[in-house]
Amino acid sequence: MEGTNRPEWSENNQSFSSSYMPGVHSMHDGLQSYKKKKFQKVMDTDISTEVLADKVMSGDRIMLSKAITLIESNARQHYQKAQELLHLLLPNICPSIRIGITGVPGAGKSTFIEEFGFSLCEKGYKVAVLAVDPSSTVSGGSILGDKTRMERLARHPNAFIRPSPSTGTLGGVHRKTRESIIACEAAGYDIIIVETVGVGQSEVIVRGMVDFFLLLAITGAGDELQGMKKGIMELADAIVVNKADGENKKLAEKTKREYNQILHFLMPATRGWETKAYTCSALYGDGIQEVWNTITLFIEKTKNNGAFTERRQSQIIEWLFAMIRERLENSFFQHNEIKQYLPFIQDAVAKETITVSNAVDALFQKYESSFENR
Ligand SMILES: Nc1nc2c(ncn2[C@@H]2O[C@H](COP(=O)(O)OP(=O)(O)O)[C@@H](O)[C@H]2O)c(=O)[nH]1
Ligand SMILES: [Mg+2]
Repeated sequence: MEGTNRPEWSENNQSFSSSYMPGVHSMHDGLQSYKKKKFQKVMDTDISTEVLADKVMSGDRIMLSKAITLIESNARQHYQKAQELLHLLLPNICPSIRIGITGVPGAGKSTFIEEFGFSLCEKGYKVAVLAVDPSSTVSGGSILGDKTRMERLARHPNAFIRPSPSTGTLGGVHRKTRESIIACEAAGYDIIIVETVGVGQSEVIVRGMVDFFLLLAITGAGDELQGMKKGIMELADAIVVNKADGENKKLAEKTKREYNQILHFLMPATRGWETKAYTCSALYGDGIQEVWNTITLFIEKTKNNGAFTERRQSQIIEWLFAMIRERLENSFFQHNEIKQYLPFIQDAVAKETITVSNAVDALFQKYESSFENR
């Protein structure tokens, strides 16, 4: 076609010989499209579940990534394949320490995890970082991990970083994160870090899947501290006041003391462990080693007094019940008759022509009778 692939300054006549190659519009280097192709293959069952499991267990990070992609997929056939995969992985999971980290956006979670994770990788641990991002389930946006991308940690051969699953219900994300933890442990990662933002229910969910829960705090006005949700403080095994450097160092120390005063009156999150406040500077690496010392002491103490195993067991039972509840809820609301009937019932309830209890009775009669007629 005339004029195509000609520089815009060329004259519009045939004799002009100069032309250019059209550029690549997306994915500026070949790497990404290559990645995508491989990803597609796994999802399209090109690799058998057995081969995938073997590669994950041999520590192949790309295959671990793909395993998690499978776990995170909302497609029915992927769900089944993921469950088969997890079944194969279960016998291979290594003993691990699971650490949850929360804090408001900007507290320095990513900077902290990069510094902390890197130092652990250097000690010879294999560190996996997963994220639970409540914002992405609600709005599709993300408040986690965008500013600081943990590039240095990501390049370490002992590290594995996984951005948050971005679709599905909170319950779904819950399952996906837990199953991703299993996949990481089967791949030999012995330190699992789960990051979340301090909003909504996500801290409670993350607390329910980790051994040690760390609240990363920052300095603020004194009364801000008073207004801080006690609920979050009661979940924490340590409160670390970050950015204790430069001019902020003194204030950070003061904030630490204030936290300690409040903590004194709160129920500790873990039996036999006293939650305390600490300071650190993730940016300069100060206090990071102390946090690790605290965690190792915690693990030692809780393993000795049985609280560690007790918590892991109750967590897995809670997970069982959470999944039962979710499945029941889906089964109810996806039920054909319920779907048809519910709008009318809803209308009647809104108009107060029937009571809520009557409405529920009527709905359940429909729901349960469909099982009796089978
Ligand atoms: N001065 C100082 N700044 C820090 C420290 N840790 C993080 N920051 C800065 O705080 C900002 C937010 O950090 P980031 O790790 O992205 O926070 P996140 O939103 O909790 O993940 C960045 O500009 C960091 O450079 C610290 O220890 N000291
Ligand atoms: Mg971040």
